[in-house]
Amino acid sequence: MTKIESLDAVVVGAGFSGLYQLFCLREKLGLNVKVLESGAGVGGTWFWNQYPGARCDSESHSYMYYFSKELIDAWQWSERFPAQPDVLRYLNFVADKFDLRRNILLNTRLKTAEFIESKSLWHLCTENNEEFEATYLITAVGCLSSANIPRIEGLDSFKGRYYHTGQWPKEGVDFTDKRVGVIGTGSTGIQVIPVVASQAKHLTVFQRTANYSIPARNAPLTEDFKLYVKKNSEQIHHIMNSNTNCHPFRMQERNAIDTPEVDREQLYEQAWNKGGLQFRASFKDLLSNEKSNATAADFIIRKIRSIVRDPIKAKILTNIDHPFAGKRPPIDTHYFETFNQSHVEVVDLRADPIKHISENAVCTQRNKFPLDIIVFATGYDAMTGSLLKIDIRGRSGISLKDQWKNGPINYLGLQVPQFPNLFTITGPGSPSVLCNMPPAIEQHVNWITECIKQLRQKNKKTIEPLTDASERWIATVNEAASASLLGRVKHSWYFGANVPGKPQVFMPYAGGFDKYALICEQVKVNNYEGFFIV
Ligand code: NA7
Repeated sequence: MTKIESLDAVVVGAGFSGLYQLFCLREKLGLNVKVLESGAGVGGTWFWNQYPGARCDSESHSYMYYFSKELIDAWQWSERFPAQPDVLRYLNFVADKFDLRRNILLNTRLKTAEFIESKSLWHLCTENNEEFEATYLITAVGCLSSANIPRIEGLDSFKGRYYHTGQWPKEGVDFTDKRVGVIGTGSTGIQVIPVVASQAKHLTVFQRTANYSIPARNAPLTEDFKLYVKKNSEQIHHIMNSNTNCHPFRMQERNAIDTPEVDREQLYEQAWNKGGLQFRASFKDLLSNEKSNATAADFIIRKIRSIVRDPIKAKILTNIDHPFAGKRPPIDTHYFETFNQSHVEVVDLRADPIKHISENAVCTQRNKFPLDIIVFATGYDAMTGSLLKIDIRGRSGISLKDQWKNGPINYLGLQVPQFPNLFTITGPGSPSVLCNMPPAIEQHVNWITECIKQLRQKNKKTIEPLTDASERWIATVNEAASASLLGRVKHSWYFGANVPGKPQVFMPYAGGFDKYALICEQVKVNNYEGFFIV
């Protein structure tokens, strides 16, 4: 008979969320915890996404934990936007500094989780057939970790190599003298394309939806800036926690629509030259007013036209069908400039869709593109994909898959009705992907830790949300989406539109992180209003 290990809590995933949750449960509450991690190392998304050009879109001084001043002082970023190896190094540094590895099981994928009502415990089984029983099950599986490789007819017959950016081989890929195709022009495609172009013999970019992108203007950090961060960490932390998206800069108070055209143009120009996601914060009405948004869209489209010399390529790249930042806005390093290289072509899949893949080519309806390597930069089954890969069963054996068949019903993005003591860090229904993730993660982990602390102090066995509170919360999530232009771009992964068969509902909470954090705090102060505790 297999031995079942008894634990207070199991955390699934050892990325940003899982590492901090482990630290809190072990060091603050003294719980017996294990983290189950499917990868061979810690780091979560930064462990898997080792594709060339992978880089964080958040500014480095905001892409870190703020819970420990000692940690802030001990770590030093080198660039404005950290490259993937640096973020991975940081997370390994954190794991070592707080001696976290002794509670982490690597190469361990959770297969099933079943709530045993008679014991009020979660029974867990891994793919290696290890079994655990735990009072609390906390998922830290990441919002963008379940790779989406489109089911294109004939892919299996392809004799070359193909890779998804989110499952990149650790030994790397040599593009020298190769004909490479990149499918996808989201944030990842926009990062990988310039790097592949610099190595490959020929690069074909398959674009389904043309995209805006702002130059990142990445650069080494100056000594002055490094000092500024160390000295002002409290203030930076406060700014991140008190704005809509946890970035270390504030949204400007002005509206684009009320700003005279000449001034507006100048402000966009400054923001373009400064680079990064700050461009979006130039005016506060860009995501609420279509006309305002159109001024930003028009500015960026003119910039793209001024960069891309070939008028046919420029036309394809600027044929954008959604408002600026209506889909996740990428930032780049020489993305549009890459199309000025003669060995780089762009295929407009809207005009000429992919029909199938043959032994040696991607075949569109009208053309055939011979390739040695295909890179799928086709994104993720976002927010729910990684959770639903685990067979999670709550009260009366109900599966999470069934519970969420029409969309991810939950309360505050933190808990699901009928699934007691299951907590979902940055789950659907929370601001998560609309934020700079680490501060959003810290807020969730702090809330969960405090909740568990109170349950234990009061000798309570379980917490789960009431169905009506969860339904009201989903209505709030939908209202927030409708109040923003984000809710009108139906073909985004925020709606699950990139995965065939997925329920089409807007998943993240778009009402702003600051507002969301206040709601969570209020729920706690009101004795966990909307939750059922026994
Ligand atoms: P995204 O943002 O989902 O982008 C995926 C891209 O792949 C996007 O251009 C898609 O076009 C394209 N795509 C997806 N499926 C297909 C098929 N079947 N055929 C052609 N093109 C396809 O993922 P990323 O990895 O770029 O970014 C994810 C997040 O990671 C990002 O927001 C950051 O937070 C980090 P579409 O737009 O759907 O028409």
